[in-house]
Amino acid sequence: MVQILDATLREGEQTPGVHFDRHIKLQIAKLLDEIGIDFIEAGHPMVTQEIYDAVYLLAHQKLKATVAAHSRSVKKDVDLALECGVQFIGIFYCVSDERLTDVFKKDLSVAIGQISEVIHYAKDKKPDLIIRYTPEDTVRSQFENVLDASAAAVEAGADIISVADTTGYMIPGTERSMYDFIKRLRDGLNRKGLTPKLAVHCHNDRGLAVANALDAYRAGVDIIDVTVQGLGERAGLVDMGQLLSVLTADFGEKRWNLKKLNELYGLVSRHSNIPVPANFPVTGKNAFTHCAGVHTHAASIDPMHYESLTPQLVGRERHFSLDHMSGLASVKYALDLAGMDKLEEDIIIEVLNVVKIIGQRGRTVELEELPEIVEMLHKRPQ
Ligand code: HCA
Ligand code: CU
Repeated sequence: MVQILDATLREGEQTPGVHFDRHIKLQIAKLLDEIGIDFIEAGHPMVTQEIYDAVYLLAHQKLKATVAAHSRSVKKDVDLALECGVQFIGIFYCVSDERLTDVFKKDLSVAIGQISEVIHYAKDKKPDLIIRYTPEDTVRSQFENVLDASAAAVEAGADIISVADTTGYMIPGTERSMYDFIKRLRDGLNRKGLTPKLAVHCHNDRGLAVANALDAYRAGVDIIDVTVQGLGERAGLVDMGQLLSVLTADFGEKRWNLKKLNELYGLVSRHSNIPVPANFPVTGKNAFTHCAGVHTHAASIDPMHYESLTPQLVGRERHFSLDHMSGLASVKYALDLAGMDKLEEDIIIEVLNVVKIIGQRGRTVELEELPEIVEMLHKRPQ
């Protein structure tokens, strides 16, 4: 059974211009909890006093989810996270040769020493703390560096190793496959007698975040990171709505209350000021709307002809849009829904003409408009 970590309040706030007020973070966290998210990454307390206060607030809520704080591999960050009262701390430190040489100016062995020391320190201070270590940019780092740092982290007390595709570099089915990476890391750690949980954190720079997360899932990863709307640095992260829908519909994971997604997406998009694109899978306005005449005709007979995910999965309804693409079947179906199923065929054809004219102006006709369209056609001067 895979577990889900939501990082909307941490990584999501790294979206340029996005900030959630503290009470909005609480509202978001409650909805995440109702959906059945296992871990809520609430923020990095070192960044601002406001984030510290928000992490404190969430850590002191009675949520089913475990609240996590983000932390660099330094004792000061760990102290602040523990002061906030979290049960989970995510410590990141990149161990690629390039980052060690160009940025940190440290040898691998020194870096690993620091990672181990900080993890030991955290575990000593709070023995039941869940500790995740992320070798940031995991998948582009030298594999031996990742393996050595991860092994040392687990020996020091880390419970979870997270594989971060920090730059959205992986491509399923190629030599850059997340499936292979997860297997290889698990094998490497097992050979050293270590069996931490593995997590995955996929960025969406190539639009492949959900695909890579599924690749990790098929390789047996234990935890997958997501955000609402896929918010995050640059092109963001795995979109929660898409991943949870696929896991539910296609992989038999049935634990989440997906009917709450709409409310959550509405809340997050209002407060992030980032609209959900109309054509976004699952949560977008058009995700369950059929348009062209041929489609609406077949879908009104049986929706499976043009749907592989049902709107009921996420508590939504199927729609048929009326615009210049509509045909007679769409209009008849819409008139039925609007309670006007006894109209003459020639009036229905005229309604279709009106719908097409309005559609050519770039607007859809709503069901509520149909009674007055029919009235207008009936009351024309002879
Ligand atoms: C960051 C980078 C990070 C870290 C992930 C993690 C990434 O913003 O600090 O700590 O598990 O993508 O590598 O989000
Ligand atoms: Cu990230």
